Amino acid sequence: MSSVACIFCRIIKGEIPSIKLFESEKTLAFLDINPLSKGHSLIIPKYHGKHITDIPDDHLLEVLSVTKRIARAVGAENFNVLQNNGRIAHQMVDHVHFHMIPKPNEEEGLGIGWPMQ
Ligand code: IU
Repeated sequence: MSSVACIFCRIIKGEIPSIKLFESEKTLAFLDINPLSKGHSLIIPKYHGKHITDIPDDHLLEVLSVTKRIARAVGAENFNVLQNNGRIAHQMVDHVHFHMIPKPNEEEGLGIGWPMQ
């Protein structure tokens, strides 16, 4: 199930370029176009759904497993995993995505501060 109008479905199809970190039948991980810190990644089910409650468990479980692997792969020791549902909860793209946001230490440079300072 995909949506022609959905920007992340278009990234999945390769119609919009992205820097891919991982791809399988069910899951895609790529770098966020507007990173909050170095390595800020998005991990998404290929199944199109707006909210986490729309996604079948098998797709969701793989997304979580890939999120873990992406955190390891980018060498993030301190990081936030964030997933927004709905405008009031700051969801801007209506295709479920997990943010994996490394939180650099002070020697590596400051994180930008969101979601937690
Ligand atoms: P949100 O959880 O829906 O607020 O986050 C959407 C994220 O998608 C945000 O961090 C954007 O920078 C990111 N993004 C992207 O990586 N590529 C795109 O083409 C678009 C948004 I549109």
